[in-house]
Amino acid sequence: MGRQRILSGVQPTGNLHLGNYFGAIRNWVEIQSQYDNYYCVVDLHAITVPHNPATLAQDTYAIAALYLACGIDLQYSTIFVQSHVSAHSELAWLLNCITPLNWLEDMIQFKEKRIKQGESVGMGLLDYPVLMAADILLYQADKVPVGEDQKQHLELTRDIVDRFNHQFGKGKKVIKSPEPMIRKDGARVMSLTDGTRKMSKSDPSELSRINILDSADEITKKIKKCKTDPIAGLTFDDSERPECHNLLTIYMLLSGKTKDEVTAECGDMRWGDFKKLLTETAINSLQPIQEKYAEVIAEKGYLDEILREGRQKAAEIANQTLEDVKVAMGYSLPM
Ligand code: AQP
Repeated sequence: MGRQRILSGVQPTGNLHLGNYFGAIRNWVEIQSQYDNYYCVVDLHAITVPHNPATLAQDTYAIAALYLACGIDLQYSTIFVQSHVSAHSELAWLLNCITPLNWLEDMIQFKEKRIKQGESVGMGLLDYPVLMAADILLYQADKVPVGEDQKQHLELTRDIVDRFNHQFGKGKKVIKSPEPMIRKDGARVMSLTDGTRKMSKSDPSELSRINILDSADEITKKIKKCKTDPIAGLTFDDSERPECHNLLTIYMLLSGKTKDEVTAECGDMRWGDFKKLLTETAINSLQPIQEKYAEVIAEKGYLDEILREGRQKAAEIANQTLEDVKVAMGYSLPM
């Protein structure tokens, strides 16, 4: 039996931050040798909120380069851009037509983001989870490594699979039900300015997140200004101290230490000393990724070649699934 397949992606809506790294990409890197992996830059998702056409292509490149810089290895993984494989949009349309509207209206991400956008909220935002289902199902992915915030969208994907196979499969599973892969540690990295909100690229405050490409000065400034509390001693898992839990978790993830080791090391520290330690650790652990990124992004031809090959490999699988879906739905294929 061949390796199980993995599909995941990140939106080119800004710089990757520690939430994206610990919630998704670091896990991709750790497991990649055991699977057949497809990692895309989901640029069609990036336009579900207002976007800047002048930076979309450049941001897409930057995310692809960061995948490589973080350790995605082409020996095990294929990297491609979502919009380069037109089957994503086409399958999304077909799935749209079998997905009940009320399933989408129930999605937490839609409910939260529509408030921010008011009257100008677009259809694309409502449809985001169907496009995400299409991304995953085109590759007949077995597993999808994501952060906690995507759990509900994956459940919806599984519901769409059941509905599709039931309506059109004639007893066969035309599309495969994927399983979420959500690691406990790092599944939900919180904002530096509010420990009850997730760290996010779309947060208007730069101070809310540490980006993988932040300079030492930026990291120092952000940690200096991050929200803490007036209580003495540092502890994990105190629901009254979300910032304390989040900052200790970030330190644990960056340093590679265990929870017990971090508790023993930092439990009695004052905020000032802990912030110094966290700053140093963040700068040192991001430096190798930043150096590799500078190398990759300087060689545009190399990245172009990787994305071209990725597109070919991805399209081959995606087009086959699309054909199977269309046949199951009763379409005739072009001769
Ligand atoms: N804070 C987070 N903690 C853990 N995992 C996270 N992910 C995102 N934020 C966190 C995971 O990263 C992958 C890519 O998600 P994304 O491109 O949607 O990232 P984002 O930062 O959430 O981007 P945006 O544009 O700012 O979107 P919203 O506004 O939705 O937050 C996914 O696997 C995600 O789970």
